[in-house]
Amino acid sequence: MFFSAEFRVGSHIQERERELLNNLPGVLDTAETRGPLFVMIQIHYWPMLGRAGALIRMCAEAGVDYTHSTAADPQSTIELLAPHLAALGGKVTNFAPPLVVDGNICVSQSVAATAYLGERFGFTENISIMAVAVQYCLDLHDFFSSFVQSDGMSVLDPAQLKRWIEGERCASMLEMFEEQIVGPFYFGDKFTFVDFFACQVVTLLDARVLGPLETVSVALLDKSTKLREVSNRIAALPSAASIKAPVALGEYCLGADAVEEYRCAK
Ligand SMILES: N[C@@H](CCC(=O)N[C@@H](CS)C(=O)NCC(=O)O)C(=O)O
Repeated sequence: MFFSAEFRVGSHIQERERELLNNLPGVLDTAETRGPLFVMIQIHYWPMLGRAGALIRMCAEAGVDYTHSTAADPQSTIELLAPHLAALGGKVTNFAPPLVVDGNICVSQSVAATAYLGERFGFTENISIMAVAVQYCLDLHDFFSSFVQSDGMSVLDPAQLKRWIEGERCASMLEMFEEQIVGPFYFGDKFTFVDFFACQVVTLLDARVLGPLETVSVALLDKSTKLREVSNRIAALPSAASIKAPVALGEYCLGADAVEEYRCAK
């Protein structure tokens, strides 16, 4: 169910920017697009927040013009993204979406891209060691990845999912997140890019897995008070009101049959 030509936020789109937007592949080769006078971030991703949630929320909070380029149907979206991503056939140095394009700089891998925009926009207050902030994002990324198949898209089959959710490793990761978070945000009273990444992971899991599993009494994040608070606070930022993309498309969320299989799985 693809539905939109392009999500765009920012009220100061100039003529030149419009021209570049109409010619996306050309933007990659245009060094003049980078610089403080021309802050226009492109986010290449499917028509949802998904793994691009932190990137989109940070652009909104920073108040910069950005485009979330996607097309009206799956095939056209693939054609739009393909020149920029090796997984879709492009002869480039970035593999899979999400991809951030900032002038002539291209960063993929959601953690790297989140750290890039976090530094670019200054969402780094109270972070004293950058490697630790990146580690926290990678821990969250590993946690999320444990719920999905190796293509990064489909949720595990119900029996595997149940083993993971009820296993010790999942519980100990959740306990560790509570240790990592100073409160109310990861590094104290100011939010950083790590908090945006945490919000991405929690909202995505809620939409795709945990929401549907509530009907069979799975309440995985019940004891994750600090993680939940981080996510809720970031999702409730006034800047988030401008975001139009859904967290996840319905086809990527557990359906009723999968929930029933989960309930019956040993
Ligand atoms: N580790 C990567 C995973 C990227 C990923 O799996 N992207 C998915 C979308 S959520 C995709 O489109 N994959 C297509 C593919 O790998 O062929 C990241 O965090 O960015």
